[in-house]
Amino acid sequence: MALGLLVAGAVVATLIARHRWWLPPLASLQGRPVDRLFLVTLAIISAAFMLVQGLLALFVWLYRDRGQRASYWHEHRALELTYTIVPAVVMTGLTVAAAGLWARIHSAPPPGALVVEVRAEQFGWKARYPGPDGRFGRIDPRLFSPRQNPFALDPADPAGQDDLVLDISTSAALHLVVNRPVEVRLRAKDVVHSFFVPAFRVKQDAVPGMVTRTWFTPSRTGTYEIACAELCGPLHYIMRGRIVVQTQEEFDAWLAAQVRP
Ligand SMILES: [Cu+2]
Repeated sequence: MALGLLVAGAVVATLIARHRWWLPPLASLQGRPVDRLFLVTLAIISAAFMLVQGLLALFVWLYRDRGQRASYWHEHRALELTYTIVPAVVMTGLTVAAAGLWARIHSAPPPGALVVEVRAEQFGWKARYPGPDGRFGRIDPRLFSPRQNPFALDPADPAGQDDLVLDISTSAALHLVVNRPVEVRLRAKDVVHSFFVPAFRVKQDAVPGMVTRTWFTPSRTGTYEIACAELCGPLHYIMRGRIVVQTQEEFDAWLAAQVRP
């Protein structure tokens, strides 16, 4: 009882603090089928939950002890087939729908997508743009230095000379273009993190020693929050970043201003 009240209180306090009781407003094209599948799944499991719990309550009341002899019956083929086949068909349908959506989310990004790198570390995010040459410079972890070389770029690689590195947790933001697909290549410096943008319905792990990828298309201009969705240490809860979605002209002007003369 006390635990239930505590949980209910925490839920209500969170809703009041966020001024919102449902999902954040959608801001990506890929988020629409994600939301649809989420709502269909929620509706089905809610109906199943209410049916099962309702029947349980009904039977407890119908067959309560009134001094009668307990009755018993064994096997009911039609009933057993129904409660086996119906859930199996529903679960298969959900699995097929989810697998199709998963395949679409993890497909190759369309040509012409903006490509950015995002690096997670305890407890913040950095972003890298390839610069005017359109190519990312080589990375060598041994060259890492927290202030001088936070992305561990190899200065011997000419492709990296014009790379633009930004701290998107504090001073800057990850700038993206509205209605233009973006491929995010994820790296992690220390432990496993997860790149989570609730407004885009995007979540992808960042794993040390490998590059993971995800792509999506922002559909609304505005400022959005990146949250780390993998418990990564004592300050995990402050691990945030900022995304600014703007028009192509605004983005070009911003990028031109970042590139040092
Ligand atoms: Cu993290």
